[in-house]
Amino acid sequence: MDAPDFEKKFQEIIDREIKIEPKDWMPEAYRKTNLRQISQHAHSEIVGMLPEGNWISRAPSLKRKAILIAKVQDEAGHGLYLYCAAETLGFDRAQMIDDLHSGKAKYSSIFNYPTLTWADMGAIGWLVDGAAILNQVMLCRTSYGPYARAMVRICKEESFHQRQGFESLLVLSKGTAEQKAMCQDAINRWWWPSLMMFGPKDSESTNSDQSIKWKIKRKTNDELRQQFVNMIAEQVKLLGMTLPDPDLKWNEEKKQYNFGEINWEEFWNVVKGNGPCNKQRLDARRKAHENGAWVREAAMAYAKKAAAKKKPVAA
Ligand code: FAQ
Repeated sequence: MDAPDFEKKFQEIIDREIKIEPKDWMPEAYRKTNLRQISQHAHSEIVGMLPEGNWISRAPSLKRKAILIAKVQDEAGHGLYLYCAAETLGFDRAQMIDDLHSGKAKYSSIFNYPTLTWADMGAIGWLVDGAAILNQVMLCRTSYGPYARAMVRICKEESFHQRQGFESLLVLSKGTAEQKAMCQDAINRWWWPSLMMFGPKDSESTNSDQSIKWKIKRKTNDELRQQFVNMIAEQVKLLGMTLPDPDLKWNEEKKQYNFGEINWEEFWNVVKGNGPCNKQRLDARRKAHENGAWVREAAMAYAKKAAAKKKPVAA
């Protein structure tokens, strides 16, 4: 078979909903797209620990501290499963991490915003994890086997994250006037960046068409964003809070919420590295990597020693 025949056969396998596994033949562009998306996703989980990690030492009670530590630790685990999934595509993890640190690889725009008050922990859980879940539930059915399987476990943990965020905001929304104001302020600041997590609008999304054909993505950026708006516009009523969008309005004909225009200039600015915390986030990751060099060296030295011990001694 020549290349077009392979590609036709590959598409037939995808269309029959059979998962693609690491040793299967795949078009180079399929491998590259998965590698790009999975490694970016892994980087997002790892960088995503920073905004919340910032509040572990300032959590208002032991209960909230324990929950926050568990959540941040879960995000580290998600990053590690995802790096493993990306490695199955034949790319070295050290290189992926270098690409993050050099600014070559992207990570989600959302983690370049600051966490100013305790209510931001609730808003991140409810809105950021809420957006992440919608996207990730779809990815449980993605066509690349190792990515789909990693997503199943990740989604279970993310749904706990979202519920804890909502519950935390619910407590604040029933609290003092200051707590209510803090809750509303956090929602106001995180709402628009959360909508940006779904990526550019479909007409600007360079990868969507092919990714949907290959069933890497099952829904478009705009479809998922709309689903998110419909969900959150209802949930916010339970908090007795509002979303900062004067154009948010139920559309009876379409049975969905209309919402205002996203500030795309801000989105692209953040994606290009010029958001409020891009520099701070990458500096923190680079520093953590440098500080961990001795652990990697010790592990390598131990592995070498253990391997030498196992070698049969020549008679
Ligand atoms: N930020 O053609 P498309 C989480 C880039 S995990 C930065 O539409 P695609 C858990 C995109 O890469 C959150 N860059 O791209 C957590 C592309 O550039 P490239 C992360 C963005 O891939 C919670 C260009 O724009 N989730 O939150 C963004 O088809 C709390 C054109 O875009 C995932 O990564 C953005 N928001 O669709 C952790 C899910 N959007 O690479 C801690 C997996 C787009 O061609 C605390 N990823 N770009 O140079 C996906 O589903 C997809 O990659 C999309 C983008 C939907 C993000």
